[in-house]
Amino acid sequence: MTTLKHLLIAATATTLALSSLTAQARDFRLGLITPPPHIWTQAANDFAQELNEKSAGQHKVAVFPAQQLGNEAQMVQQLQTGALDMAFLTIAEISNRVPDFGALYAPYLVDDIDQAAALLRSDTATRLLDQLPGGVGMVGIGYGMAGMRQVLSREAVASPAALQGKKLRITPFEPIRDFYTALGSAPTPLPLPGVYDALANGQVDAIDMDFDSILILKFYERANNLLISNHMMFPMVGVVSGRVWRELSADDKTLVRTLMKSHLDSVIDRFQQQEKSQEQELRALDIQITEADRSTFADAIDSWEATWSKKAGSLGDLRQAAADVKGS
Ligand code: 3HB
Repeated sequence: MTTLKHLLIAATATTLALSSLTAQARDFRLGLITPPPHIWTQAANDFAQELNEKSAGQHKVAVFPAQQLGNEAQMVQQLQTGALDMAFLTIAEISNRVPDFGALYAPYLVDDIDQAAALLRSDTATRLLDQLPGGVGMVGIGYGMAGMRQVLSREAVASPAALQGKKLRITPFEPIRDFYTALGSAPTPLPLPGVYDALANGQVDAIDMDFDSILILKFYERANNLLISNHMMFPMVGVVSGRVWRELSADDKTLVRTLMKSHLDSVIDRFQQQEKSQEQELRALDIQITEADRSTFADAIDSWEATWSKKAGSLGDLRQAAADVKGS
């Protein structure tokens, strides 16, 4: 073969390699509702950076925090059409559409953050993700989470009974609405970005929230009574649009799945690590603390169970998995 032929073959091979690289290169968009300082947003940025590095610069992920692309209901629609590629979502909107996910919000399903982490890492919880492609047209890569739920209020609350008749901010989803309705309060659905102003202008008397957001979003500046109840865990799920997923090569699927999963896992780790110290940090502030446990919510829990044991067939299995976690 002549040198010229060699050169031609080499050049063609290079062009082919380059064009296959460019054909696969993607500019992904990832949406989430949390503001920049939140651990979920940090994890999304870290995932974006690592995907770019590990794909040798081919893939880019633009992260849109703080509801820039719309609330979760709007993002779910965009994921369904493929207008949005990826998202880190609370289970809230998903549980509105696939009720089995509502079981993850059973009051006192777990007692603390370590049990929440272990339950979300269980096979039972992982199997729930298999419902996402059929149920909402998304691929569920894995769970993250935020801290356990507490109640922060403008006026002192001696026990959960004192929340009766109070306007109480909730994340917009049905299981939590049913819980506070059963308790006799007036649940007011408000996405996270609107909470500070709603507390400041008196639109709500109290909020359902985790230690982390109370601290980083400074909600304690507007309400300084904290009911430490640990009444629910708060899972998050990392998803890819089913339409977008189908277009990815097998290698890209593996890369996206592996990297996103590892960053979701580290979100769980970080919330586990900081929960106790954040509680101490809040206790050290000038706020009044009351504690409540399962027994103080007993009637509301019974009523919740009556509704959700019918709605979410997964509840029994999840309770069993939670019992396994508690026993281990
Ligand atoms: C919420 O209270 O709605 C919320 C809290 C988080 C993260 C996302 C949503 O820590």
